[in-house]
Amino acid sequence: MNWSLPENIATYGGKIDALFWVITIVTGIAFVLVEVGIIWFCVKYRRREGHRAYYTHGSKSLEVLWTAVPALALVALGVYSASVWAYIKGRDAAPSESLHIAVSAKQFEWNVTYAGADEVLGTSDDFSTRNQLHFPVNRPILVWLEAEDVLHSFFIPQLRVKQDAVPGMTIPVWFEATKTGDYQIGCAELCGLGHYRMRARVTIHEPAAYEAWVGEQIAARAASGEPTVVAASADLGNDVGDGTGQHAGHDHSAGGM
Ligand SMILES: [Cu+2]
Repeated sequence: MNWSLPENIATYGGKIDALFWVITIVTGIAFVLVEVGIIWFCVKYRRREGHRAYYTHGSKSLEVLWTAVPALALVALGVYSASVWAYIKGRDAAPSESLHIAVSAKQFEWNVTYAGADEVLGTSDDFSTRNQLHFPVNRPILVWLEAEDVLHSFFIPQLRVKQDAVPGMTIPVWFEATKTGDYQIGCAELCGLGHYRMRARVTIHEPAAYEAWVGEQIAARAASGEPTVVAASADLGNDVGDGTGQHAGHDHSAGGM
């Protein structure tokens, strides 16, 4: 069994892992000190023949010390984690060159909508896949996360991404992968009987391979006559939405945290 953290392929994964280890070590030291103190006192002040119990109020200076030290540690951790939070989760934290992808969770699958060749969501060349998330390596990805029914949680451990999907909200989540490969989205929120099988394949491509994959998807849909076809957008012009796109109603430019 592997007890360490999963492989990190996120650009900001080091910041999260460092925070994780600092908190683990600080709370670990406090845990050991407290437990050793309890055991030591249990042994030292146990009931013995010839020893009488007596009343003591304690020590004011010790109480000030063991209140002030944890309070300072907490404030320090709060200040440290706030900067990491602002970088990853803050308003408008996602880099402006991000590739936008819409992800909608429902019992018990992940529907992913891609912006197509124009890279604008809500236009007629958008297309969707079920339980497959494809994106290029070394480029920030901005996922607009929604839930259609109940709470779900979008979890890709190797990308250090875990975000609740909440019905009625569109939540931005950004990340950037440093490595190509196949990974998995798991749902990390108990969402019903099928929760255990709510998984999706994550494929991280080289940029050219991603472009090729998008091309294949658009061509396949054009050939099969599905509603989101490239021919329709070619007629309308890429930047003109016809309002039929699944996510046409959302303002994907505002950082709606
Ligand atoms: Cu779920």
